[in-house]
Amino acid sequence: MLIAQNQENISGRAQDLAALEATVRDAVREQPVWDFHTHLYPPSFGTPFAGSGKASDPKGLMLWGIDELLTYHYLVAEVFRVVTPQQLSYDDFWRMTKREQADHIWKHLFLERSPISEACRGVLTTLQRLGLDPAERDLAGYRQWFDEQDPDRHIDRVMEISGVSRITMTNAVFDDNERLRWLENRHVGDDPRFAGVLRFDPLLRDWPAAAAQLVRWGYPVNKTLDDQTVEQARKFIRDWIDRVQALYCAVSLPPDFRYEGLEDPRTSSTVLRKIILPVLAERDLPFAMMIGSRLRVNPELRDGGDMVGLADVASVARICSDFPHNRFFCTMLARENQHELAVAARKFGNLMVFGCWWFVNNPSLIDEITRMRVELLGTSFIPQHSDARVLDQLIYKWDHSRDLIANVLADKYRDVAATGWRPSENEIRRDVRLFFHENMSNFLGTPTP
Ligand code: HDL
Ligand code: ZN
Repeated sequence: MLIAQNQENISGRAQDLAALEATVRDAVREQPVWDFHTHLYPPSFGTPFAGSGKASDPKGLMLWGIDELLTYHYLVAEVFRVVTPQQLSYDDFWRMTKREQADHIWKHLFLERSPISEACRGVLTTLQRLGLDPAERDLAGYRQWFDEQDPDRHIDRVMEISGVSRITMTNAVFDDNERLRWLENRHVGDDPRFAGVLRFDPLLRDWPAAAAQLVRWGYPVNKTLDDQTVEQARKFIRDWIDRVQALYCAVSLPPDFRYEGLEDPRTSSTVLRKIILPVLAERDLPFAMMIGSRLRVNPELRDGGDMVGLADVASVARICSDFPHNRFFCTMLARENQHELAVAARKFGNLMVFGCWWFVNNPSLIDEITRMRVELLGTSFIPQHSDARVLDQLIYKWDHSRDLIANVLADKYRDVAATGWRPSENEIRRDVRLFFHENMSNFLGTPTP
């Protein structure tokens, strides 16, 4: 009798745990996500591939379709490992058309070797979720399908499939192609599906060059950070926050970025203290620091030529401590920085950790980092952003990450349930909403749209 009762209890508990896991997976799969960081644009910024015979713009910023997917800079870097520069020079590759580059990558990374890297697999997940069958390996057929699509309607389709409710752009004001589009048409960003972010890396990475640009753009600044320079640079940031209607401002910083305190004489620390953070505090906007990218270690690979390096979390902690009236998003590129960064977030409520960025946006590291963050931060972080550069990448980047985040949460809710505290479906969905939307909107201080 007792054995039968125990067996019944065990099977009952197993069924309940299975039901709990299913609830978690449904909640994660169904929750719309506000994508915190992408390099995506609406059609108003032009597109080099207009499909169905529409006017294309070779320097357009809206990238989408199979040839852009295949020539993603992650895959360019990977294909040069297989067909080395000694076999195909960088110049010969870059002289190819986009389609020829895509053919080259398809041949060497998909057909002649199995597409098992995360960036390769992502192309296949995307095709599959768009209803195109990867088993057919029919690049010509995929191209024909994309040719028949309308870019604007394709955005709606991709957002629907990927469960992305809003796309946050990266509006790089020091990029001439983008800046001129804003100056020519102040409504260029008026697409409700997209939110603006002001990105100004050179202000902190290369002040002298940035200052020279500001002078050319009508902001009379000097290389020395005198009062006039500070005022004019602040005006520049205010003008562009307004033009872009920025939700936050952002920079990527090199691994050797350091901030040693309010007396730190470094130019980057002085620009931060005197120019950037006062404007953001005045406008009540957060500042996103993405730290650890050493740019163009191999310039021949162009966007694919950047490298990762170990950053300094203590500098981030000092910034959060010295500027308590500012709010900071932060992500780091090195796997080795993730634990210390999560611990720093435990010390500062004005620090919101986000995403598994770029070289740690891989299943094994997303799992490791997300598990560690839940254990240290509970529900108080933003687990992921897509960093998509090609519209269709939203599909695979969110598909893969949702599965991985669900794996972690299923384990964590099971561990809690084992204590007798059984989270309800509403509580689980509430938590997932925080992870995918409300941690961002609350930290931004904007009402959930
Ligand atoms: O600086 C950044 O925002 C990075 O995400 C770079 O754009 C990088 O090239 C990238 O696309 N990573 O995914
Ligand atoms: Zn990015």
